[in-house]
Amino acid sequence: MNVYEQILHNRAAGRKMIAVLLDPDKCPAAGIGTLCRRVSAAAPDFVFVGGSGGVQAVDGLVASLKARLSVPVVLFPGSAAQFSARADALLFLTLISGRNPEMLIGQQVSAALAVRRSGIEAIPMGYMLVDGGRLSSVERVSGTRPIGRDALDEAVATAVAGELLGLRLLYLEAGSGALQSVPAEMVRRVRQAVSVPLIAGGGVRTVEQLHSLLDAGADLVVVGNHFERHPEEMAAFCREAHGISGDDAALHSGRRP
Ligand code: 1GP
Repeated sequence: MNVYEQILHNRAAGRKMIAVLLDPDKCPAAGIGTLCRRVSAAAPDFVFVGGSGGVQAVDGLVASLKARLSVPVVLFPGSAAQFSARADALLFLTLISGRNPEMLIGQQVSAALAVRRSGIEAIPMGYMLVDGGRLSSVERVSGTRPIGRDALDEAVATAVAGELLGLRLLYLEAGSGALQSVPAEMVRRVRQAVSVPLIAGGGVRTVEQLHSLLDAGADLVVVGNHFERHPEEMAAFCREAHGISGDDAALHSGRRP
């Protein structure tokens, strides 16, 4: 099963998912063994790799992870330069909440031929930046405005447009280190409007936030910063995510997962 098939399979089985996000700039080679032992013990569904580092840092980290982990390693790139053919899959994302052509299609054109040549599984993903309570690095680097926390109709319309365009995943992003994670009500409304798998991330620091996002209809939640500060909590978060029944979540959201 490839990564997208695993996501669909888990979703069909009512199994919620969690991904650990690793920033190549914050993963020194000396600590990689300890990090991988912790990840293996916690057993998240995926490890996402992405950040502001260059291609060399990404490729080196992916190689180290692939040598030590059985969990799939998925690229979540900040730019076309962040590519490694050694990863299991690439989130081929387009920033559909923004109006910057470079982030909508420019970076994708730059990366396209290398991605195709590598043969890596590329999953087309609509990336939606949502106000997380402070200026995020995505907002700064992309030069785009986030969707307001109360702008539920805009979020729904953006998600539906992404699905109509053929994107196969949607990611609601509050920004790395956000003060507030994506509002659960926004996740719920988007979940009701689209059928593609839904990812939420940014600013998740507690199991209650994790639970709330999954319960609202997210299929997968991504946690990065919190595990850098509290790696010992990785296992508890993974247990929490995997303990949530998709059917229970569907009852709350009024829609089957
Ligand atoms: C950022 O959504 C991810 O792209 C994760 O954010 O680092 O705040 O968990 P955090």
